[in-house]
Amino acid sequence: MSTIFENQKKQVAEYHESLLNRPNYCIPSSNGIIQRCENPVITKDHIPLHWRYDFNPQTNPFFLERIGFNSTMNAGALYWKERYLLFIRVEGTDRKSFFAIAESKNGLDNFRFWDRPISVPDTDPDETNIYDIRLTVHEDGWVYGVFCSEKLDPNAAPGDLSSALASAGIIRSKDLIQWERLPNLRASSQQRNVVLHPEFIDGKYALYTRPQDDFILAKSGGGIGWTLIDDIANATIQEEKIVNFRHYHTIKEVKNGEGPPPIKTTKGWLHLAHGVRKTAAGLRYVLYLYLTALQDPSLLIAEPGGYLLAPQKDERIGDVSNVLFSNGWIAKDDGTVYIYYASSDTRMHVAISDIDRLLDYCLHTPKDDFRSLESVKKINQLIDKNHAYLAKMI
Ligand code: M1P
Repeated sequence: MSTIFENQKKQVAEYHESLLNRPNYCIPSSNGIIQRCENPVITKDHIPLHWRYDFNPQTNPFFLERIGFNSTMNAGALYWKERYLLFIRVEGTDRKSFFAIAESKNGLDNFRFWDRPISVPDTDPDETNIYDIRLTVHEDGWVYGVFCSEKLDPNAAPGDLSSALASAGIIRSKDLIQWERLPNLRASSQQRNVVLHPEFIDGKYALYTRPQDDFILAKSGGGIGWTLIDDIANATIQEEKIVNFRHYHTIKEVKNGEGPPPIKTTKGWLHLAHGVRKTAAGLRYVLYLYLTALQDPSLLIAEPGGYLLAPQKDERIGDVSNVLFSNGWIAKDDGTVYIYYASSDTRMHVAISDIDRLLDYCLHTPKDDFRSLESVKKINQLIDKNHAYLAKMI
């Protein structure tokens, strides 16, 4: 066996194992709401070596990487058999995305990929790309995955190889090994960021939607939508209403989208979403929370002004810079919440909080009143309150 092959293999394997074993830890935050963790939880370098290298020295004498990967991002999440699972959007150097599961015992580090990527049943030869899956453990007994299914727009002008159509693909499983594919969601507009609500509403399935004018822009779509579905095996949007509106000069002026399925709490359904605004440097994606009523998950009851998480430090740089995106979180029985988010369409991170803190944040952070002078009024109200309280303490 050649020394070149052996040396290269050893070097690659040692780096890979040390990366996978690297411990992660949370960093205290001054806002008290949420703690980021020191290291990304999954990067493209975590991808198994047997997906990338041919281990036979006869056919790969230089131990070259045969299949390259570009990014690991936008992961759905699930707590399953005492393991934290991430359904990662893996993107190859060929720009094609697919889903692959990585698991960890503590949710913070040592994520290891399962032996193979998920084989999503192929139902349409024109479907070109699949991405951004949301996992819902539904009360009907199935685990659903709803994801974006993308193809070239058949009505694109000759030579236009960019115009695409987005719709929602649906798969379901009971063991996370065998996946059944259901027909894509039928809708009158393009759809991305579609999420299945975990409970029946009036005996029907309920979906959070994101109506779009075209492949990129939401424009007249209005915001995060809501629709009831009679038959999930033949899902069709009949009526759609907006649950969470966009607004001028806010973090979600250009578009927004539901993140993971909402978490049921004693005070309402807790939602994580992304909001997008335009800047001179391009679009900026941040994460925000909102709360809807327990009896009617389509009824907004609280929404703090501003964002919960925005790109910072290394998170700001990547394939599509200045982006945070989340479609997976895990709430444990003790109330701890693991928020998995991708930065700049490149890598996965985790941030930790708990239900009580997130509810307190939702219910007691001032809302956005849409004008600078209203923001100043709220600061002055807090100053007055603190002056009065501190004066009493003396
Ligand atoms: O590049 C940022 C994000 O852009 C799209 O987000 P949205 O669905 O809100 O339009 C998606 O392509 C998403 O995957 C990506 O992270």
